[in-house]
Parts: sequence; structure tokens; C-alpha cells
Amino acid sequence: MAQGRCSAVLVVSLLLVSSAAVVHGVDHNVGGTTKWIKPDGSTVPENFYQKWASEEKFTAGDNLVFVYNPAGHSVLEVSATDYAACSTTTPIKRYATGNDIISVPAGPSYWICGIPSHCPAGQKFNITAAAGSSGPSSSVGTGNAVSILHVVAALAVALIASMSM
Ligand SMILES: *[C@@H]1O[C@H](CO)[C@@H](O)[C@H](O)[C@H]1NC(C)=O
Ligand SMILES: [Cu+2]
Repeated sequence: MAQGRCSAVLVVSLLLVSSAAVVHGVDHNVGGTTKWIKPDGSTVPENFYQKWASEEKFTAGDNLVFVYNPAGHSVLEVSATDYAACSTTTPIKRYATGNDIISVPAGPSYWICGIPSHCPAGQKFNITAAAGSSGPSSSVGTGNAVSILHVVAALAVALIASMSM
């Protein structure tokens, strides 16, 4: 095999490996420019976050980006029951940095503010994420199969390259 062809095969396999590594989800900035606040019921209506969420398309491995003043708010992932009741006492997870970047789980998930009076005012939303692109905490779904395919293809090409050199 000519030296030039070997290098070309190696370059292609490296590209495949890096494209597999680069697969990651979309960032969803919660509330857009309104960020994560307690709706006042007028300028920001009570259903603001549910409406925001209903206009986004979520895939597992995407990120929810919550931006807020950590002195006045937090983020809780809660159960469906706690979501309906606006219960802040038994969250699945709690975030409080003021700039939380959270990988979306596949299927339904429920998000509220941890300050007790804020969820009843509408600082809450739920989403249902499609199984999909690989992310730090997503399980193996159809999207992951695509990136696994990338890696397998890259390894196969690398193997062929090494055998023919
Ligand atoms: C939000 O939760 C309600 C009640 O569990 C459900 O009917 C609705 O489909 C959910 N919305 C989304 C976008 O998942
Ligand atoms: Cu709040």
C-alpha cells in the first residue's frame, strides 16, 4: 500500500473518532431572556415557563441552562407528584449555583424553583425529552447508537489501515 493512501486512511479514521467525540446536545436557555424568575402574573404570566417549554424540542443529552440570582432562587428536579403539589421538600436533585447547566434525562422530567412561594406563582415547567444524542447522563438510546456506530466505523477503518501498512 502506498504511503499516501495509508496517511489518507489514518486521517479519515481520526476524523471519524473526533466526530464521535464532538456529538453533544443542544443548550436550552430556560425562559429565554427572562431567565429563571418568579412570574409576577402580569408582565410574566403564570404559565410563562410551561409555554416556553412547550415551544422547545428536547432530546436526552440536551442541556437545560438555568440562569438566576442564587440568593433568590434555586432549581429542583422533582417527581410528577411533587411537581403537581409544588412540594420542595423531597427533590430528586437540587441545583443552586445561579448558572446551572443540567443534562436532560430521557422521558418526562419536572422542574421547579426551590423557594416555596415561587412554584405556585408559576416558576415551574415539565418536559418530555426524546431518547437521543449522547450526553453525560443519558442512557443508551437510538442517538447513542449513531455515535457508537461512529466509533465502531472509526476503529474498523483504523484496523484496516494498520493491517495494510
Ligand atoms: C407535563 O405533565 C403533565 C401531567 O403529568 C402531562 O400531561 C404533560 O403531557 C406534560 N408535558 C410535557 C411537555 O411533558
Ligand atoms: Cu424562584
